[in-house]
Amino acid sequence: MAEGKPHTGAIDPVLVIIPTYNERENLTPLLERLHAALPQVHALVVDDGSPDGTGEVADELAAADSRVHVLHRTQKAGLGAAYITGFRWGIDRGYATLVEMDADGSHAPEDLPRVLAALADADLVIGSRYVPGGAVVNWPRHRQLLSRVANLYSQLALGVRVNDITAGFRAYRRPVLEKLALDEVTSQGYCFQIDLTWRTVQAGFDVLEVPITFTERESGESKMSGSIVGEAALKVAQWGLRHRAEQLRTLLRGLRSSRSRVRR
Ligand SMILES: Nc1nc2c(ncn2[C@@H]2O[C@H](COP(=O)(O)OP(=O)(O)OP(=O)(O)O)[C@@H](O)[C@H]2O)c(=O)[nH]1
Ligand SMILES: [Mg+2]
Repeated sequence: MAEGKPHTGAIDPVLVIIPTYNERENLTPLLERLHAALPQVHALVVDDGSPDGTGEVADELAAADSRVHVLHRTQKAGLGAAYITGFRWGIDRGYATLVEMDADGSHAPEDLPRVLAALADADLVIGSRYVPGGAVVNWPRHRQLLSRVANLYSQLALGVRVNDITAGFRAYRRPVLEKLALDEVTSQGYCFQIDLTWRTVQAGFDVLEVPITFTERESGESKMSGSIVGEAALKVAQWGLRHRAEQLRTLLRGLRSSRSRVRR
């Protein structure tokens, strides 16, 4: 959006997209908390054929509550692909706001009303651990360090002033996702969050961070891996280099056109 332009357009209806892989124990309490905090929102569970039966739990929840929807994919194909499938589903059905939220309880549904309210002043609102008022609870020191380093690295490489660019608790106004070339997004792990933030900023949309409290999962297993970290490190370096090269080209063009003419 152009600077200073109001962010018009309805925020409702809201779709909260929840990707799941082996989150059987976490899903039911999470949806209960979500609908206690925000009774009107719809939830879309995108399950990748979880061997622990999360997909069946989601089907039961959907059968009992018209606000709950489920998409089943046949195999574990990554967080990014699950979200893109969810975004397309939500865009096709006319949701005005599309929210990303983990199933493991790390993102508190009780924080969501504040995240959504901030959409009055932005196109993308990030629930941020690293702005004043934000917090991280029970995360092991090595995970905190990894997250901090990933954010610092991304900020430096891309020159983007977003404090929690890897955060996975966020709300997009639909026009943002309609404008971004989702077909071209191949990032899978938390690199997906950096990728989409970068595309959102590059497209000229306004990003706002609001503080949230992130709590380490109590049950189930993390899907974080070395390859996820490697993917992010490599891709962010590539985007950063490309961006700096473009900046340099623009600077050189400007210098050439501002050069005075010389008559011999
Ligand atoms: N559908 C789908 N969901 C996934 C996949 N990988 C992770 N998820 C879900 O994405 C959310 C975040 O995954 P986590 O394992 O919590 O990963 P993380 O939050 O980056 O790592 P931790 O902080 O260690 O928990 C959870 O709801 C997972 O169940 C996947 O390949 N497919
Ligand atoms: Mg998690």
